[in-house]
Amino acid sequence: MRAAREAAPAAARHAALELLGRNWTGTHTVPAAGLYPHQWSWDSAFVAVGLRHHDPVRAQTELETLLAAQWSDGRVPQIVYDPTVADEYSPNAAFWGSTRLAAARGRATSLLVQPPVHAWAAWLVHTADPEVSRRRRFLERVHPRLRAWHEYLRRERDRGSGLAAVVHPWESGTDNSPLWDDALARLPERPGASPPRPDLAHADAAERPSDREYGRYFWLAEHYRDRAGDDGDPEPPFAMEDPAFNALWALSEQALAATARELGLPAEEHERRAAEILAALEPLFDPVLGVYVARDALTGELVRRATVSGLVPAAVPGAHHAGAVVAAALGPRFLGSGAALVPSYDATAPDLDRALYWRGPAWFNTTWLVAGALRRHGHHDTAARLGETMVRLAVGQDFPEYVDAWDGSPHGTRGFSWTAAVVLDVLATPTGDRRP
Ligand code: 2M8
Repeated sequence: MRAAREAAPAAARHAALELLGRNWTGTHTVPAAGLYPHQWSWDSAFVAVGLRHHDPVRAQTELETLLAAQWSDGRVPQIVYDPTVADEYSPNAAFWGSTRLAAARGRATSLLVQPPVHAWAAWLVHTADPEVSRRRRFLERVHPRLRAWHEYLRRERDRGSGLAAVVHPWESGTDNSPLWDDALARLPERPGASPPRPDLAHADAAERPSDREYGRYFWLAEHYRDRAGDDGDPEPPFAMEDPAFNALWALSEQALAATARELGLPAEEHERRAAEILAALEPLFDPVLGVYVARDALTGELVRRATVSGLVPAAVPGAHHAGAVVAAALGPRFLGSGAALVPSYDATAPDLDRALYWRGPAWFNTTWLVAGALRRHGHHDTAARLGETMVRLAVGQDFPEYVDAWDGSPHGTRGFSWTAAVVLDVLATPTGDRRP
């Protein structure tokens, strides 16, 4: 019986490592062969967090490869294109044309960014094996780059509120979230033929953003590209403050403080900045929904919709309304709806779609972040149940990109790297303590 119980985690671990091995290129891990054949920014951070338990050097390399593509202005790009991979993803490297831009230092990348989880991931990778980390001077090498990344956000993306704004839904990581609907609706229709959709060869069209949405994504991407990714536009067409993006930034500032202490450098500046970001998030808390919501940085309006993004601040030590957010996570909009994993969107919303991209289904990385918040606030049983459910739904279904939050059926692509990485972390850290 004991052996049988132990065999399951071992088999799960083996399957997750095997998948991450297949998606490893020698320098980085692709999110999924086929649909996402290049390096993605926050995917790599989650991969590193899972991988650190088994191969800390590869976990370090994952982050170092990404940071090697950092621009001279400090931005860490959303996508680093692999020149050996044919044009299987749209927009491709030629669309962005970054190699013509001095700031991109000759690298083929997207001009956009993704949530700043990297300093946090680097710290977690360090703590998994401090000896090997110190021997390789891992933190010494990544620390200046991580600082420059946060500096970029502060300098270029803070429109005066103390929070960083995303200039494209792709930057939030929750591309198709209902939080962006109103701001996207203000954009002009993109003239001409609809953009190429190679993604539809790898995932069901009913589960991906529509052609209309893709038209808007492309219009916005072209607009930013045509300004060479310059953030100085006083009237950008889209600038949204996302609670998860900013909460993860605060968490990463806390991790930079821990990193600075480890390196014998002053840490107060990072502690102060983390506290400032958390304070700046406060006006985004919606007491009726019990979650943080997004704010349109152009109009100042709050988008009063409950999404998983609005639960993520509860994962950050010191978040002001963590208790209320945890209650909301357990309430009827999320887990209290009978969901097995944390839905990406309010279960009571009339426009919930259980299969559509970031409009209802559950992702493993966000469920894992919320599970950490629940555990931090004493809900150990629920957090443990989420962990067990994630392992079962991931391993039994070839590591899906996302699942129906209620019946667990798989959606999107399969063989998805961060799903496997989350499984590794759940299996390795039953206490789930990932504080910086
Ligand atoms: C999804 O986003 C990409 C664009 O970045 C896409 O839809 O094509 C999102 O789930 C995002 O969070 C993720 O990083 C990316 C790669 O896994 O896929």
